[in-house]
Amino acid sequence: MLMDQALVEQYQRDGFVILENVFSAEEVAAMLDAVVHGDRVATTTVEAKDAKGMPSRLAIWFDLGEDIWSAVSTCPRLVNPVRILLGEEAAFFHGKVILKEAKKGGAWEWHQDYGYWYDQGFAFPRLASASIALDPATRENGCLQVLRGSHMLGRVTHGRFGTQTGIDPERMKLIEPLFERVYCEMKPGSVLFFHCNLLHASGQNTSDHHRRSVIMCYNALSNPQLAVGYRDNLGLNICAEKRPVPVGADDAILKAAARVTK
Ligand SMILES: O=C(O)CCC(=O)C(=O)O
Repeated sequence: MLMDQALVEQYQRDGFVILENVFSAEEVAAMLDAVVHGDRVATTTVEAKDAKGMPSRLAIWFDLGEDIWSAVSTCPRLVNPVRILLGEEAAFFHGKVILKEAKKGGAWEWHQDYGYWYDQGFAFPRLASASIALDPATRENGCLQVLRGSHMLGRVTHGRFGTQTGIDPERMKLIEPLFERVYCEMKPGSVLFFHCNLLHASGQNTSDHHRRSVIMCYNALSNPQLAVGYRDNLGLNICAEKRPVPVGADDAILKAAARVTK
C-alpha cells in the first residue's frame, strides 16, 4: 500500500506528499536513457528563458503513446496513488520531462499549474501531478520548491511577467510569508505528488549536476474540459483523455526499455 490514509490527510493539508523508492535504480536508469536517447524527448523539447536569460527546458506531450513513457504514465505505482488522491478514476492529461542541465538550467517562477489549466478549460481544480526524480534533486541543482498548504488559496490569477507566465511578483511577495517554503530534495526514484493549486517554483541549476525529472499529470475523470482546441507552442492539442487511464503491469517500464535495446 503506497498511499495510506495518513498520507492522504497529509496531501489534503499540505497540497503535496513525497513517496520514496517508488521506482528502482534500474527503472530510473531506463527512464534516463530514454531522456538522453529517446525520440519523444528529442522531438517535444521546448525552451523559454528565465528572468536572467538562462534556458528553462522541458519536453511535453499530450498522448499516451506506446513507448516507455506510456509505461510510466500507466504504472500502477503512479496511477493508484493518484486515483486515491483525486478520490476517483484518473484520466491521463500530459507528460513532461524537466531538463535542468548542470551549470545552465534556468529557473521556474512561482505558479500554480491550475493557473494555466483553468485557461485551458478545466472546470474544477481537480488535477494532480506526479513528479519523479531521475537525478538527486538538491537545493544546489534547483530542486522544486513548494509553499506548504498554499493550494488552500484557491486559484490565483496568472499573467505574463517577464519571460514566464506566473503570479504577479508583487502579490507573491505578500503571499510567500504566509506559508512554509519546502525544498523538495529527493533521491532518484522518489515521487512528489502535488495538487494543481499548490504554489511551486524552482531555482537555477548552478551546480555541476543535472537535475532531470519526469512529471505525469492527471485529471479527475469527472472534471470536464469546457472547451477544446487549445494548442501548445508545438501546435499540439492540449486535451485530457476522456477515459480512465489504463493501469499497466508493474514490470512494464523495464519491458518497454528491453524492447528498445533489442
Ligand atoms: O520541476 C521544476 O523545476 C519545475 C516544474 C514546474 O514548475 C511545472 O511543471 O509546473
